[in-house]
Amino acid sequence: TISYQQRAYSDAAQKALARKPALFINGEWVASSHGTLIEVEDPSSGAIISHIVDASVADTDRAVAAARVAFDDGRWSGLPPIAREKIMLRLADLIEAHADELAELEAIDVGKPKTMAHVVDVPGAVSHIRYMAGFAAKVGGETVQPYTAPGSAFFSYTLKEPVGVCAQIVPWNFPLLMACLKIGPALAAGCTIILKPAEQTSLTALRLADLIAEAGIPAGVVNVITGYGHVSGDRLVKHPDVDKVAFTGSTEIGKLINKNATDTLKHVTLELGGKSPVVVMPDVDVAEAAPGAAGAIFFNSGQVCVAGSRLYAHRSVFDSVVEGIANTAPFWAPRPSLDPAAHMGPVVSKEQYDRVLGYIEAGKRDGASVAMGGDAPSAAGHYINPTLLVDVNPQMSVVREEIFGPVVVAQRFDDINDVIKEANATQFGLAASVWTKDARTLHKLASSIKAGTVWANCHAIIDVALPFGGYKESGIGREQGRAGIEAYLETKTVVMKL
Ligand code: TXE
Repeated sequence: TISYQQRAYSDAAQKALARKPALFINGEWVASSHGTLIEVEDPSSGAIISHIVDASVADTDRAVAAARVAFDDGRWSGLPPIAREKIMLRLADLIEAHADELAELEAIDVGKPKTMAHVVDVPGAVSHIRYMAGFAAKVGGETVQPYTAPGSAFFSYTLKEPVGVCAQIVPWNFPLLMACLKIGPALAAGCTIILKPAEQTSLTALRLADLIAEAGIPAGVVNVITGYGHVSGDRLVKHPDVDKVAFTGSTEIGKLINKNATDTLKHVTLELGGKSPVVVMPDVDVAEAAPGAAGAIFFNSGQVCVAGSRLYAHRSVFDSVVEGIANTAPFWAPRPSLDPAAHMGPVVSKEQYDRVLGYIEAGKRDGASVAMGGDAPSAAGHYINPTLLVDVNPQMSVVREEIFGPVVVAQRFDDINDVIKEANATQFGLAASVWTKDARTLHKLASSIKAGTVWANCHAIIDVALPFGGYKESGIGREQGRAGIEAYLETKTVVMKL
């Protein structure tokens, strides 16, 4: 039997929860213009554990003004690149030094197991800062020979310059990791930043602000404002002094942001939703593929943009793959985030809980059968049992829409061309995984599936060095790797008559 009782918080976490709600603007902790607060909930217990500021439009304008001045006076972009690199490396070291506290805060804010935050979220956050720090001193332009002019007539070259003031709006599934994924390349490029974490999960971003100051990043270079998307987020997107918006979140809000940024023609990068297929070919080792497919969906309670939420298994292995996934139920059984035995926690909020259970009910109403889970334990937190639905068809909402919870739908196929068609029959194009031992099959699937990332015999291997982003309605632009830093740089062409 599982105890759904959340464990006691450490002293460090209690201290973070007891801090006075404030915004980090121009290197200082400041009060909001209106004093309205947002409750912070621990999804493992449903208890309200702290409060954060609901930033107003006036607060948001203040943060943008600070970032604008800090960019325009060159206090960051004007430093020698190696100095920026050194400060960023110090920040990475500080995050690492606070790993335990940050992992715990992430666990009690998001509901993810602390053990997982320790091996995924915190080291990932460190990597994003450390890897991008190296670009600060390595980005540069090129000399260019004009196409139509003789080489002796003109001398031309390009310069790489920071885009400017960046609004970075992040979601609640990987708060610290996403914050560092966003600020890393922007800082390396020499930009200034207003970071807005999700209203559900702002605790680690606030602690990150302390570390940013401690690392020696000058005041005003990174500003952190907490608040609702439709208030402070919306203001950031429309503010004339913001040059770029980088957003990770739902496709619905991504489309709205893209529209709202049009009037001021901001640079926009969007990392949005997905409904990523997991394709299991007949030649696999089911003992490897079934737990792999289970991990692809149940990791982080399915609250992962690349979650493998549509499973396509060849008819010859379908039953054994379904059985193999169902057998992982005890491993993925949800537990409180501070329980060391937890592999999966609750979902992030009551809203998400209702939404995910609503999809499961809709699936059942539409005729799906439950091969695993399909319900929720009775507990005060937002726990949902890992769920596998079979007897589904492509018209059902559970097959078409992003559920963003621990729910996978499984379908059979006979022919590789059919499964390619099915895999691509979606508005999304974020990721996919293919499971096969045959190299030709693998290459055929990898080249035919329309997605920003295709994994073979693994899923959700995401690394700061690997470009990441979506096809179709899963996004615009790429983050991470060299593409990630390029998204924060302008290219200036200089032409001289000789
Ligand atoms: O996301 P939102 P929500 C998907 C997932 C989930 C659904 C809803 O399917 O069930 O979205 O989650 C800010 N202008 N993903 O509602 O609203 C908001 O404050 C500017 C997939 O939480 O997209 C938060 O900081 N900003 C996804 C951020 O946008 C606005 C991860 C994300 O919130 C805004 C999260 C506005 N008008 C959810 N409205 C992924 N791709 O990983 C909201 N925000």
